[in-house]
Amino acid sequence: MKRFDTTLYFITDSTGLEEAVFFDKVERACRGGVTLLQLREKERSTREYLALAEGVHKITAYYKIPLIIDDRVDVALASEAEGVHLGQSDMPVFLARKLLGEGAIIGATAKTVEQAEEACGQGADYLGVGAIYPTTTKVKTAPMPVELLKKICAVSTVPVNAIGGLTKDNLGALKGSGIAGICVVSAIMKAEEPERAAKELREAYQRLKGAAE
Ligand code: TZP
Ligand code: MG
Repeated sequence: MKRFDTTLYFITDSTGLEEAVFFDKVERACRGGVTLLQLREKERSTREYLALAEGVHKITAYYKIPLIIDDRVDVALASEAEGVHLGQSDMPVFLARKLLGEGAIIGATAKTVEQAEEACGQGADYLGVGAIYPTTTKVKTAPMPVELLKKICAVSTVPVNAIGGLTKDNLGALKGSGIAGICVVSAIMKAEEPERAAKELREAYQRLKGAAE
């Protein structure tokens, strides 16, 4: 049985950070209550991506947090990460499943109801959906109305996480949307105190879920 919790899904960005500083931030975030962690690298060589994945995996394994690798099934396999996250231009979910096996956590980005249905049909374990708010993270994405997020949650057979510009102070718009968690990059990466940031994000999410839906 695959067990994972998408409540607070932290996506890393090592841009401009010394390796030691990056690992320290990752560790602090893990300590603060991150439930799932994605290593997301867009500029690195395969060797560099792999080295970073191995370093991050040591940290996440200690905290028993599954590690997801963005885009790259080969890096996920080689680093023995728990899973991979695939966008619309990455390997299709069904092929990644063939390569990684049933035990792997495979996530997919969905920007339309059709993409969500397709990813679910191919065996994705969760969906990432956004961008809900404008983001300062480098990404090719378009704004997504909460109404569309709700429609995707309604058709999805797997947990759906919202992403894009989310902070502890702006989750209110997601009330009643049906999400299973939030994905954040800068709310933790750019925080002075990543441990506290993670803790506060988790509390904000619990408040959102606790509020009548
Ligand atoms: N996909 C949609 S928005 C986004 C990704 C990877 C970036 C989210 O970053 P942030 O800093 O939490 O807005
Ligand atoms: Mg991708």
